[in-house]
Amino acid sequence: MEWESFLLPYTQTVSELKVKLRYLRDQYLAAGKDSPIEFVTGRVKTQASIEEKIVRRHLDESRLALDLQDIAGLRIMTKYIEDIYTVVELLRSRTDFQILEERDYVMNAKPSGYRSYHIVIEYPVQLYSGEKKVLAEIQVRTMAMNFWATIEHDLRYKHGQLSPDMAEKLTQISDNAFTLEQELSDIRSTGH
Ligand code: 0O2
Ligand code: 0O2
Repeated sequence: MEWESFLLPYTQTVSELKVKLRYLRDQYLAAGKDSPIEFVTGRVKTQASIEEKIVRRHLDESRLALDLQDIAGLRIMTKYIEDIYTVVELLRSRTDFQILEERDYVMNAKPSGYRSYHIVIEYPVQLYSGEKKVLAEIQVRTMAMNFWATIEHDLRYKHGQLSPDMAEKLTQISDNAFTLEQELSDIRSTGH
């Protein structure tokens, strides 16, 4: 497997989408409006992480571009829960990529407590050899959901596997954070 040339279109995709999505925020701010987008990050999955997933999921290396949807990954962070859905609408209305799949883990949290809205897109990237359509995953989440996912990811990595006790505690913390976020949204919409 020629990893460098395989990953390059994904690196280009992440770079291009980071620029495009960050400008949405700038447009809101220039118009004097509150932006539903707080910040945008992006990453290309590392070779090591892809290889680990190939083994764990018994993937066929020749089908990676089809079976691994998150080699190119973008993350859009919002302040409020409802901003997630504004961002999802913004993404649906774009004409520079096609949405293939949507998974709402915001209203339907994963058993771990993980919350985020996942969108899988097909992005046409321009190469000297012509256009290539690559898959990318956009995760839309509030800053609080991002905070929880980052900590949970760290703990899981550090402990190998979480003890049932720790896992339960983390799910509880996620639920508490969600309640807190709903309260903040209420204050925003009703003023009290
Ligand atoms: P500014 O001036 O800091 O606002 P790059 O692609 O080089 O622009 P890179 O290396 O991808 O950026 O950096 P990263 O870590 O993805 O940063 C994403 C942007 O989000 C940065 O802004 C951060 O300042 C901003 N950001 C704000 N809060 C957070 C946070 O809690 N976590 C992270 N990771 N980033 C945050 P800019 O646009 O680079 O410029
Ligand atoms: P990383 O570090 O982001 O590269 P699968 O990929 O098999 O786990 P599926 O259904 O194919 O699951 O994709 P899904 O669940 O839509 O998205 C998987 C990605 O969502 C993960 O990527 C994480 O980024 C994030 N995620 C999903 N569940 C959790 C969770 O319980 N905790 C945290 N912290 N993140 C989660 P990767 O490749 O696992 O990791």
